[in-house]
Amino acid sequence: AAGLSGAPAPFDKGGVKVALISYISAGDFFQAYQSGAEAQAKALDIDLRVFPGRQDAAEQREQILQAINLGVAGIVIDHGLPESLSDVVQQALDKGIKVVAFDVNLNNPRIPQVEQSDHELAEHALEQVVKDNGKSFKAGYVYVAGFAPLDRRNEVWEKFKSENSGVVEKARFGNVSDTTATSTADQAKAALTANPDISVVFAPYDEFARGVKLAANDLGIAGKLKIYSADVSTADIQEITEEGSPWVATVATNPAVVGAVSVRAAALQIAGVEIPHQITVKPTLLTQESLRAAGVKTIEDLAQKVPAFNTSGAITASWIPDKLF
Ligand code: SR1
Repeated sequence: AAGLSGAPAPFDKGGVKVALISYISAGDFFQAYQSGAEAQAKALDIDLRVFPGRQDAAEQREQILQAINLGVAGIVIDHGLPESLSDVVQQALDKGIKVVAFDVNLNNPRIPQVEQSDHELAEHALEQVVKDNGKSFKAGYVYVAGFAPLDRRNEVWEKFKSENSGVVEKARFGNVSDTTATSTADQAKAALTANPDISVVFAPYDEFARGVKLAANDLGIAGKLKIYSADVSTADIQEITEEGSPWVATVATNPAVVGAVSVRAAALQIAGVEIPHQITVKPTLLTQESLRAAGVKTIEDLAQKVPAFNTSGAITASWIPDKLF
């Protein structure tokens, strides 16, 4: 390890061990988040140990204990079930390890929380729903309780319904697993067949939206359905902009930037710098129309057209390289 010149200890010597412990690794969002974390770690000469997430709470607990035994200086926890993590996370804190949480509410004042401003994200998506469909329609809603970002987006959906009596939720479904899109597609097929009057689906996770789109195509109803989501990837952009796609808008950050911000939050704490408790990366509304009009085909195109998409001023310092992508 060479270290970073001008950086505070221990980054001046390099090779600082940090663990990234995810609950979910499958899917575009989580892969891009990890690659952003890896890019930021490399730029800081951090020895990043990545533990694969397999939607297994017991395994995630075990991985935290393994990271403690490895002697890491910091741990980034990416999603997870709070009830199964709080005691092992406390063990890490007691050993002086700095912990950062992305999208998992560990409810501990010593653990900074990274999030994508999920309330705002859902509000932007629902504003677009109203622009396109008015305030009276039958809806499908994709939701799985227990995931902090989905729970926050759900608060906005519930408020939206309570303020718009013409919006009727006819079906609610969803699945989070290593096959989220295809399992959600099976559920969506049943829901859309049973409720042929559904014209809008709010699916605030890109794997959910992909599943609903699959179902709509299989049922031959893509022309009469509109899907609104969260998240974006190159594959999502292709699915949104293709001819006849029912996926008409998404609200998203660049997940690689969120991964980089999470590692910076760990690094600053390790360097002894105080950081805010709440760290937010703001999302952007991307409509099918605007993506097509701008000729955006990839995440890289998007970053060129929307500079804010490629970097975040959240959590940085003069000694931290943050032009990564
Ligand atoms: C199962 S939770 C999925 C969400 O986590 C991240 O916040 C992404 O935005 C994704 O929508």
